[in-house]
Amino acid sequence: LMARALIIPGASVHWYDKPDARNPRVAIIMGSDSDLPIMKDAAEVLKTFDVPFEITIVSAHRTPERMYSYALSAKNRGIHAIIAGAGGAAHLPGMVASLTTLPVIGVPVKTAAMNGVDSLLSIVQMPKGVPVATVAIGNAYNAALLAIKILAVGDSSLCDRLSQYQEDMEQSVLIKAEKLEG
Ligand code: RP5
Repeated sequence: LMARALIIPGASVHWYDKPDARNPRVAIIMGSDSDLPIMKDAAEVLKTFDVPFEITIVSAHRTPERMYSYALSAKNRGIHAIIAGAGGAAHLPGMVASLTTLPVIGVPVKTAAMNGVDSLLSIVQMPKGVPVATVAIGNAYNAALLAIKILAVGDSSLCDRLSQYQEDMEQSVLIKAEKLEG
């Protein structure tokens, strides 16, 4: 079990409610427990690649002081990349990016009102000097892969696993193409 911390009262959690003895290398944060159905995809990918992570709620608007202390302490706690998901007026990824030198990957969460376009624009339209790597609406899966790619720059065994992943993906498409061609 990979997760080290989970503070989501009332959320339906299973494997990631157990602490991991190892130090987390990636942080997954989200503005609300309502983001968990999207953000758990990132947790699953990190788990598959055996990357220790922590996952919790940090809200830019409802818990601004927690966001501040979380972002300021993340690097010293050994985190290498932060995946931040939020919906609507999705200020969490950008605000966290403004407070840390760590790379921040933003996940726009789909909303009822605007299908997540509001989230996407809130996250992607950062001012010059404060980058957030933004993935597609709801694509927490890719956010985790990107975090793994960042870690893999300095981790050859993780790099090997990524190469294998990419080869497997290629093979699965080629097999489908062969079947289609008859
Ligand atoms: C944002 O507001 C959260 O990231 C969430 O996507 C959205 C709605 O939050 P809830 O009202 O469902 O808690 O802060």
